[in-house]
Amino acid sequence: MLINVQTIAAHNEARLSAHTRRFSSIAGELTGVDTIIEKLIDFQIAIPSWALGTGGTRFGRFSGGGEPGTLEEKIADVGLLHALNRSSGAISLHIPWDIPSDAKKIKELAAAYGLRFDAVNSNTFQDQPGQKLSYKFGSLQHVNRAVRQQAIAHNKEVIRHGVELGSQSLTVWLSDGSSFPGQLNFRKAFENTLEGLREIYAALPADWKIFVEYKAFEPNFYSMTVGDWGQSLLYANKLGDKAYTLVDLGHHLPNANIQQIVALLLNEKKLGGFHFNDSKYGDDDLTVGSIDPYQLFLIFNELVEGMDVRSMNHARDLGWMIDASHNIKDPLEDLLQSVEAIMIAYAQALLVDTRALQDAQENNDVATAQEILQQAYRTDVRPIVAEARLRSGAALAPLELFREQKIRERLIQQRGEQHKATGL
Ligand SMILES: [Mn+2]
Repeated sequence: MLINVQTIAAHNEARLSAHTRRFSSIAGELTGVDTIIEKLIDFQIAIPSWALGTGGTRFGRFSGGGEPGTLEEKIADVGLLHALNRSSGAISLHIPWDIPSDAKKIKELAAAYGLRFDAVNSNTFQDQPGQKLSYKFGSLQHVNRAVRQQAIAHNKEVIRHGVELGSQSLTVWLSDGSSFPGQLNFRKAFENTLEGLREIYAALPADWKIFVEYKAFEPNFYSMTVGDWGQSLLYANKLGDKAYTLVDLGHHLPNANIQQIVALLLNEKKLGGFHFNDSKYGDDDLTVGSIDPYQLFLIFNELVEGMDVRSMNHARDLGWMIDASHNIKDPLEDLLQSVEAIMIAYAQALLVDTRALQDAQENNDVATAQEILQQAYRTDVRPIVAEARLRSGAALAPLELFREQKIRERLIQQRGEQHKATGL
């Protein structure tokens, strides 16, 4: 492990008096800060195994050095993040990019870092070496039953891997759709997909959930067979109680009101999981909170309010994961920034005076409603988030510690300059 308890303690010691000054100031102005801090400590965000290396676009990829090349190294990287912030206590695997050769050993390794396995993700959007039939024209929607059966068998295999690792959910994102008018019969594509999802659903263990992730466009550009939350919700409703919609923040058309989507899905008891990222145009997969932190806050506001109305546990009743691609930043630094942005938005949402907001809404007091939300959003909660880290044994300033300890340089020394992450 490149970071140990002593290093973190020394880092915190050096920053303690400045931190305490800032924290006391904000804590003195607010009520219930300790409750907020407890919720922040509980809240864990899963890191996907594919986000630990440099991503790319179809034009090119500019790899950094010291990327994890094996599943063991990916787990070590998430362990490092978790040691730094104590908020990244789970890893989400992508099959077949990360098939554990010895599930028991991998589970033990993850546990040694304090990590559990979050949702497992299937992949029928690309052909694997040696694969019999191609997914060029889709997987579960395919006109050829044999292709559909191959995709169903793959999802069942992913569930089996997940069971061995102690995971309890399967995320299905389909690239299925069409790129030209007339290419696809929409109804048949929907029915084939539903039939396939039903077979996969039937293979779920009793305590498992299936998340149906939607995306508006790309790689198909005329239609997507699970293109929006309406389509996803249709599948989820038809499948049954273990099926939920998964919201990936980058998978909407520009200007979509994601906070409203979230509120309604929660109300229907059909919101299952979240993929965090940020975007300017489409599925840009940028650092969470880097473009529109206010939208992130508004989404969290709906999440907190909606979960509280249903007495849900914020940390455990929904699946929280980052799904981003780091093309020009160090992936680990990007992930530290993303987790920080999520914790800040969550803390701000916890500050919203829900009762006053309800009063304002009941009285059509639009100006007050806006004031209440922006009062919470404009509160600098960073010392509260840092205090939560301090109390859970993490670093007061994770990104600074990452740089002070020259972690990337040491990973390059260990793994080599040219070491590239698999799977991207
Ligand atoms: Mn996603």
